[in-house]
Parts: sequence; C-alpha cells; structure tokens
Amino acid sequence: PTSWRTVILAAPKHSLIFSQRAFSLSVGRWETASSVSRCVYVVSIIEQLAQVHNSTTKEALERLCNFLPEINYLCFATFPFRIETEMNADMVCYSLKLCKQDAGQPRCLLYHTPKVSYPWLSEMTEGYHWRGKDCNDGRPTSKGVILLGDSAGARFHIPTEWMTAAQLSLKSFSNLPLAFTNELDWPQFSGTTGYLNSTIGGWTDSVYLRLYRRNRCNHRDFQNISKNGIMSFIVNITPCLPPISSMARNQLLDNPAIVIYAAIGNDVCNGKPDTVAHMTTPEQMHSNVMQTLDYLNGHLPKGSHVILTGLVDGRFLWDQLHKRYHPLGQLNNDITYEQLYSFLSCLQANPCNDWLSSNKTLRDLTSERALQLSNVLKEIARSKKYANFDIFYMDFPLVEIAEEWHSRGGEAWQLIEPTDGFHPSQVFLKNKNVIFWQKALREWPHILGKENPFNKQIEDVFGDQGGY
Ligand SMILES: *[C@@H]1O[C@H](CO)[C@@H](O)[C@H](O)[C@H]1NC(C)=O
Ligand SMILES: *[C@@H]1O[C@H](CO)[C@@H](O)[C@H](O)[C@H]1NC(C)=O
Ligand SMILES: *[C@@H]1O[C@H](CO)[C@@H](O)[C@H](O)[C@H]1NC(C)=O
Ligand SMILES: CC(=O)N[C@H]1CO[C@H](CO)[C@@H](O)[C@@H]1O
Repeated sequence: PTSWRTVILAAPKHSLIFSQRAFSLSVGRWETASSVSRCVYVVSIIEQLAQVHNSTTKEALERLCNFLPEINYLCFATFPFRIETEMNADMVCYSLKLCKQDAGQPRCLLYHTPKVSYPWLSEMTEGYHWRGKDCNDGRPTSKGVILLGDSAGARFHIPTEWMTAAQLSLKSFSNLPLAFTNELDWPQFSGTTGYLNSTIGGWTDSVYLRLYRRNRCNHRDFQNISKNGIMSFIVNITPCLPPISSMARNQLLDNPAIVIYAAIGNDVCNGKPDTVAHMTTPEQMHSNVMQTLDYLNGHLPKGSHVILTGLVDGRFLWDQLHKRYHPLGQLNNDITYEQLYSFLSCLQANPCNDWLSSNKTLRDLTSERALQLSNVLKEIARSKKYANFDIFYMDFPLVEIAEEWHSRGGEAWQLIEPTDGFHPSQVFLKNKNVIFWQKALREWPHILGKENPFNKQIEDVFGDQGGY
C-alpha cells in the first residue's frame, strides 16, 4: 500500500525502556505480556508525538530517540518494520506478532476503537538510596528505622512525563538512568525512609526525617528492606536468602530500631485468573508473621519496637479511577483506567486482578480477605510478647488520609500513582506519615524517644552533615 511508513522501534528484549518483572506470572507468559506492553506503549507514544507535532511517525520516532541520548543507538538498531498510518498501537503490535494470540486465549486490546502499555519492573538492584551509610558513633539514645515493605514502601513510581506526548522533552527522560538502577522504586522519597526532597512531585515527609529532626543523633540510620511484589510469606525465613536477611542490625552493638512491617496488599493481590485461590489465608498469614517476628527477636537489639500495619482496602482504586483517563489516553480521551486494567488482566499482567477488576463481587471479596489478614496482625500484636521489642498494630489509615486530603481541597484520585493506577502517590505517603507520626506521639511516644535538647548545638557545630 502507498500509505506505509517505515518505523523503527526501541523494543529489544531487555531494552532500558521496559524492564521485566513477574508479579506471579510464569516466565513464558510474562515474556509475551511484557513485549506486548512495551510495544503498545512505544507505538502509542510515537503516534501521539506525531499527532502533537504534526509530523510523520518516522520524525516522531527520531524525536523520541533524541530524548534518550544514553540509549539513542537502541532506538535505531532494532526491529526495522513498517506501520500503516491508520493503525493504532494494538494493531501495529499484533501485526508484528509480538502480541501473540495463543490458541484459546483472548486478543488483548488497550484501545476500544480499532490504540499500554505498561512497563513493569524486575528484581531490585542495590543502591545507596535504600539505606543510610554506616555511621558508628556509639550513641546510646538514638534509634533507627527499618521498613519491611512492598513496592508501596519502596515508593514505586513511573514518571507521568514518560506517558504524555505533549510534554515529552529531553528533560522528561533525565531521570531514566537513576529510575532503572532502582527498578522504578524511589526509596529516597518514601514515606518511611525518604531522606531527599522529592523530585517526582509532592514533597518528602518520612518517619526517618522526623526522627532525625527530633534527635539529630538519629543520623542516616534507616533501612528500606522493601521489595516489589512482596507478600507476608516472602518476609519469612524459609527461602535461602529472604529479603529480611539483608537487615543489618547488631544485637549487641547497635541501637534499638523501630521496625515498620507494611506488606499492604500483595497477600490478596495477584495476577492469576483464579485470584482467590492464590490469596494468603489467615492461617498462612499467622504462620508467616510469627516466623518473621521470631527472626526479628533473634536479630534486633533489646528495646526495639515493631509496628504491624494492616492491609489497605484496595476498593478505593477502582472507585476513584475506573472512569478517569490514563495519562496515555489523555491526548485523545481514549484510554480509561478500566480499559488499562482489563488489558493487563487479559495479558495476565494485572498486578491485582481482584481489586483492579470490574467485578464488584470480587472486589468486595478481596477486601473481606484483606480485613481478615489485618485482624491476624492485630491479634498477634495484642497477644504476643517478645524479649527484644514491644509490638503494636495500626490499621492502614486510608480513610483518614482521604479525609485529610479532601479537607484541604484535594481530590481522591490524586492519592494514586497516575501511571500505574495502583500504587500510592507521593502526597498519599506524606499524609500517611503525618497520621502515623501523630498516632505514635499520642499512643506510643516512647518509641520515638525524647527530643534531643542539644539539636541546635549539633546543627551549629556540624551543619548539614549530608553523607547519605
Ligand atoms: C500538518 O502538516 C501538513 C503537511 O505538512 C499540513 O498540510 C497541515 O496544514 C499541518 N497541520 C497543522 C495543524 O499544522
Ligand atoms: C526541601 O526543600 C526545601 C525548600 O527548597 C528546603 O527548605 C528543605 O530543607 C528541603 N528538605 C530536605 C529534606 O532536603
Ligand atoms: C465475579 O467474581 C465472583 C467471585 O470470584 C465470581 O464468582 C463471579 O463469577 C464473577 N462474575 C463475573 C461476571 O465474572
Ligand atoms: C529486600 C531488598 O531487596 N532489600 C534491598 C534494600 O537495599 C539493599 C541495598 O542497600 C539491598 O541489599 C537489599 O537487597
């Protein structure tokens, strides 16, 4: 046909644009899901760039590649092929056979009319954003904070700028190398261990920063033992190298720690078609958490504290977002979150087939299980005693966060990460931390320690010690 144009896509198997990740998918299936979502995202962005700049798709591709100087060569080196002008991203990707349609499997389309993509992440890599550097100045009254969490704790975030063609520029991708080093997690801005001012919207307010302001000796003592996709059972000690084994605390030499256990949803969220069968049961939850607590008791210095956080009620996500447009659908009002969720379910790449579902019965059932699991945590906190720490429970303060935000004129959808429609946003985490801190001050002030009367002098002498 005369209307063919030549386009080259940046979609090699391990391209920097999309790293791979299996929430609970088998590798084979994920390979397919991942190339589909890479393809549909890249093609959508190229088509929208062409639309915004009134250019050909070839020019749009060149524009995109020029925004990515570090991987510019990949842009031009891979997959030469053609797309037809009138094709949307779904069609382009199917025509490439990237979107393989397995026998008996549905064809997964993002666009309703005959046009996501979704970059998921893979295993986490190491980086200094995850924990403070060592600092051994033997201060008996100070405390550190340790988070045992999931991707929400690790502050999972895909920059919205990457999804909006109208705003794409060289600057949009300036954070790309850092983002991928940390597998799209930003613990340096997180609600528990954040220590840097956020550069991804909102501002950073964390338990660590507040502890540090309260007592300048609580300097750089934080650890983010979070892992994307973690469930209660991964925190336990049976696998050879569970994340918790990377917790660094010397029981005899180190100061006590405040450990925040916050696996807020992956025990009920999964990407399996028969999602209910794969949820953690209350009995499993009990056993997993008990093992984790035994491990902590064997590794934490005496006088530490453990706070168990309940699971979130994820119905909030669907309720707030399903009718809204996803960033990739905002140019042409053609992709809602409902479409995104069902596209991901169809690819078996939905991180939470049960809450991110149009089936209300299923959403309600999921919240019911989440509540049962929270009750297990609550009961453990109420009834168990440990030699090296005291233990507390707090409900996940979703309602308080939403009310507080609403009372300041905020909209509920702003509490959710726009790109994935699943994770808490920066403003959510900030509000959650404020609520956590107020509760701790009110009910368990001893865990925060006393204010250091010498804070001012410490500041005068040492200034900004930095050194993270
Ligand atoms: C877009 O480009 C075409 C061809 O170069 C031109 O005819 C058309 O007027 C342009 N449209 C706008 C809105 O600039
Ligand atoms: C964040 O930025 C503000 C204003 O630039 C500054 O006053 C504040 O100290 C910064 N906070 C942190 C934790 O760096
Ligand atoms: C909705 O979910 C429930 C619970 O898993 C299931 O029994 C029911 O068949 C689902 N309904 C539809 C329309 O898929
Ligand atoms: C659970 C997990 O992966 N934790 C990581 C936190 O960050 C440190 C690096 O400082 C890694 O070693 C851990 O693996």
